Amino acid sequence: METGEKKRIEVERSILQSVDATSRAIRSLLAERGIYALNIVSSPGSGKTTLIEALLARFEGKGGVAVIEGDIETELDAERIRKHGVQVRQINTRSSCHIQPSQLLDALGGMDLSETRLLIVENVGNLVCPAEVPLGEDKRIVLLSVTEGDEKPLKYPLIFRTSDLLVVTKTDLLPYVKFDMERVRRAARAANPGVEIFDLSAFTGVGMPAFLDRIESFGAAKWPGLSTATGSTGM
Ligand SMILES: Nc1nc2c(ncn2[C@@H]2O[C@H](COP(=O)(O)OP(=O)(O)OP(=O)(O)O)[C@@H](O)[C@H]2O)c(=O)[nH]1
Ligand SMILES: [Mg+2]
Repeated sequence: METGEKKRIEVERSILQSVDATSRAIRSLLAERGIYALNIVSSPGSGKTTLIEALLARFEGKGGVAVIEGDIETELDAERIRKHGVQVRQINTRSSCHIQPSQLLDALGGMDLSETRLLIVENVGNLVCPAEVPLGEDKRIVLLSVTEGDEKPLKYPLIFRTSDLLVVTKTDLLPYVKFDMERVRRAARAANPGVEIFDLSAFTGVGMPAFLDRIESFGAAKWPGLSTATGSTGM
């Protein structure tokens, strides 16, 4: 092997090791504080921020939720979230197509997490890069909107393989597009047999309660204060 090639591989390996180490540091920090973390990934515009807004509406008035927004540029998503009265930080990744663990660790360092029980991270809109970079999350949730095409789990298997939940969004648009839900379910389960699949519309609310209930049940042991007494009462 050429010396240059060897050096490049060594540099890449040490970068990967430092990414892993930082992800582990985030995971321990969250575990120490009893914070449950979600990493929400998808193509641009699949409905990540809209879904987070529905989650915030479910937990409104109960405190304990903090949000990290990742975008290449702008504070636009953080401004949307801020209106819900929760703690939010915007990470602008500039040249990076995903949130770097070091960027997340820095953002968490600038937040008051003493009351936080649920941390929601919206990753940069991209169906490739975020798949490769764990952020110390408890659950990764991938969104696929019905306008993107039902072949996406076949074309981009890694992000479906590494996600715990698949949420098919914008189902109100199903009458206007060609989208075979069964094909998506089959392909997603082929990539990841354990994946939990939800389909919903944030606009009509159809399917939303089942998803919100599931999220609430994940962290119930860690954040009983957030749990709604009534369970599936809508968004
Ligand atoms: N028809 C329909 N449109 C939706 C739904 N959810 C979100 N949208 C629309 O989809 C567009 C993108 O929604 P966002 O929530 O901003 O998507 P995002 O994934 O956060 O986008 P990026 O952060 O840019 O990657 C907006 O115009 C939303 O109003 C839905 O359930 N049905
Ligand atoms: Mg967004």
